[in-house]
Amino acid sequence: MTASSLLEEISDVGRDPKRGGYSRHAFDAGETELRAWFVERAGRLGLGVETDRNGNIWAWWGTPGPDAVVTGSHLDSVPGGGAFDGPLGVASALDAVEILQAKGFRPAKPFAVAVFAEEEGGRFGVPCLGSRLLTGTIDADKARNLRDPDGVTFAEAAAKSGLDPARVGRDSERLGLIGRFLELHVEQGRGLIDLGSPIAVGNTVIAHGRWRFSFEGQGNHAGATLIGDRRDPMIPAAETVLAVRKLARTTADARATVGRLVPVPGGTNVIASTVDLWLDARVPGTDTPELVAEIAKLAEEAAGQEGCRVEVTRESYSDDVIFDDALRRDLGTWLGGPPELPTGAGHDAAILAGFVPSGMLYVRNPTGISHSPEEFSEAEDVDHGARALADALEKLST
Ligand code: HGY
Ligand code: MN
Ligand code: MN
Repeated sequence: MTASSLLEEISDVGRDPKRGGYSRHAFDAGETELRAWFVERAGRLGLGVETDRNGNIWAWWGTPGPDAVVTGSHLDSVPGGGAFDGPLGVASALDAVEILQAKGFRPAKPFAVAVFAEEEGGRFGVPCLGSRLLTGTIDADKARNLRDPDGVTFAEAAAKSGLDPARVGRDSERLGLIGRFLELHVEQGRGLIDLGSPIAVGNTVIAHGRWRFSFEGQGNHAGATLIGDRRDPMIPAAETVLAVRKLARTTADARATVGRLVPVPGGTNVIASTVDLWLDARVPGTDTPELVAEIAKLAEEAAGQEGCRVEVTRESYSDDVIFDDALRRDLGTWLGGPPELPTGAGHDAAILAGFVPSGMLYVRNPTGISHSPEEFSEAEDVDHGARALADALEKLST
């Protein structure tokens, strides 16, 4: 089946009627259904499927072994996300295997399609959780104790899905099998529209991190509490959101976002007792922590003026990544010299890049929008991308 038909096949899985788009998060109903879909589709291609101790799925074409060529991406989404971010790379990998099998190709090296768990961090808050666990770039205890918005820990959710939480963590043996990793992904900006090309080769991923700001004040009655008697955490939270924009504007090429803000208790006629907000900050190079420190300073001043306290906690951070030079150049040669693109979006390939030669292919998204229901890729470009992936994987596996 072509990648576009495979995407069509899952187009109703994990739809979010409230937000629009899709909400498919680690081990929830939608993502679990997609896992079953992937296992079934991989089985039809004769791939040997297994789930590793961290919840990542591996579909082996032939016997697992060292110097393996691995491709794949993720199936989970952001809340109310688009149809392509993640699943496009998985569907294209399945299509690429079918294309190669149909022409009688057999890989001369071990070969696998991988699906990484919780890439978006949409449930447990840490992006690329599955590939971070595989590579040991997150402490296993920290991971086990991550909590979702309902207070369920990753350990509990993993156990419920059949994993042994005591075994999550760096999997050196499995990591040692990977010779090359190549991820195809929908483009999440406008680069390919402006370049007039259906595909691009990835070159860099900018640094990015997530910080939680917890403001604490005094919950109280909205009508019976005079303004002068309030310690309302919503005020410093609001001032911090505005400070994020102001400071990001004055930092070269910075992106900083507050997309999630949770007042407790969240009543219309109630002055909040606490307000949590999450900052997603990304600056090329090493300036992200500095930008965050400036924002935190303003948050503390704003909290003080309202008689509130604020606690800032770093939840994740990844440095700039430059993909493997030789692989990037080979991809360019093999695919007829498509453009190269940097990205501000994080990916599992960027986590693996610290351990194995990794690369990315991007497929044109005519809307330039992502992490939103408007995310899109034309079927023609989707299938062009799958064929390009097949060509690259054939060269890598020869
Ligand atoms: O947030 C990101 O950059 C990616 O989509 N996880
Ligand atoms: Mn994403
Ligand atoms: Mn993604």
